[in-house]
Amino acid sequence: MAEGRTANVARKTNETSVSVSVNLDGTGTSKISTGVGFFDHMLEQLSRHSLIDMEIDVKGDLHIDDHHTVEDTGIAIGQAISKALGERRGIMRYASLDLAMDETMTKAAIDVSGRPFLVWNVSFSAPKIGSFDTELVREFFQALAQNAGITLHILNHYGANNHHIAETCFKAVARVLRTALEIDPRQAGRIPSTKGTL
Ligand SMILES: [Mn+2]
Repeated sequence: MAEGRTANVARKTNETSVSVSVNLDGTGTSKISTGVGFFDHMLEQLSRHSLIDMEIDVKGDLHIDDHHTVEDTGIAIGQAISKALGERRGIMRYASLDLAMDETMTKAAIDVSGRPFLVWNVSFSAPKIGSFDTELVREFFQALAQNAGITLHILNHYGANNHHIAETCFKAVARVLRTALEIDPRQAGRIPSTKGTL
């Protein structure tokens, strides 16, 4: 089962051309090129700490701004995760974690439920991190949650540095993905729901 949890997604619109491949049972190696330096840095964290191998190549309309590139990458990663999960048999399904980084503390909680929902309780004290719009962090997780079919809650308890606040969101989500997508040895091939479907 483990070696089968891989997927590729190619998505092309007038705004972006995105190609994503994932291996849920990887080692956290990635090859990422979105044209947006800060976003690449965040996606490398997402791969490294989820242990999901990711190859991501995006050509977006960056002459407008980073919005379409970030959102469409989130859509494609979400679709790839959902596709790789298939019927979601045997997964741990739930996880939550408080992740510290220097002065910042951020919680992520996940239910790999098949029901897309994002609760976003994070605010930034500046509109930009370098040239990156801080509001795009939410856009990314909204696209990811919708397309992966996950319920995702992200709560920043406190923090001063906006780079740290963004980075803890990605790292915390990475760690809950790692736990929740893992195969639960006690329920092997069963779907973890009394409904029998996720
Ligand atoms: Mn950093």
